[in-house]
Amino acid sequence: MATIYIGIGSNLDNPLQHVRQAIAELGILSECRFLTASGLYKSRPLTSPLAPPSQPDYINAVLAIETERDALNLLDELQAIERQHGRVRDGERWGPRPLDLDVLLIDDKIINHARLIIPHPGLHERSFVLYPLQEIAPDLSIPDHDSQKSVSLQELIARCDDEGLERLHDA
Ligand code: A4P
Ligand code: MG
Repeated sequence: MATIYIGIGSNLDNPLQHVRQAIAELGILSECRFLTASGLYKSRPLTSPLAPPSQPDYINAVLAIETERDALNLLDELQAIERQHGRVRDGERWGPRPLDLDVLLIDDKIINHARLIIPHPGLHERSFVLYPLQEIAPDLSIPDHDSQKSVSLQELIARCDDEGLERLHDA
């Protein structure tokens, strides 16, 4: 049985509603047991040469499930849920989207597959992932692709500016 952490993000078409609904949908995935979900956070969009110059703030959250399902098969289902939320992949990376579901961690596995990189790239320095993870799994350790060693979530947070991240009141 693997513990899988999933990152949820939205910055289009009523993001709060998309994220709340996604948490409900991920909570009842077949052959998966829901463990816990973080609160909802408002975050500023990451800037990158890849990203459009301006886009709305995001709502982010993370969630944990337990499952024996194959990771690629789970990714297929997450992408189907993104499509049901109106997401159209037009090839633009980091563009605004009604729903983005990222597989963040699968136990302490490191995976480098064409369709699935675990831990999710960028996780180590993204406040909108690290702070919600701290809320639900403060003792987590996270493998590093380069060193192949694990680093504690606490250490990553100590190095990470909160970038104006705002935890929203529980709904
Ligand atoms: N893929 C590889 N590994 C994974 C994984 N661990 N989880 C592949 C999910 N997918 C994974 O993703 C492109 C391809 O990545 C998929 O086909 C899948 O096979 P995508 O969702 O189509 O494209 P994307 O999300 O635009 O690109 P990317 O590089 O995944 O971006 P990220 O890392 O998801 O970042 N700012 C704030 N404040 N909050 C956010 O949530 N999100 C992004 C997107 C940028 N800025 C943000 C936020
Ligand atoms: Mg993504």
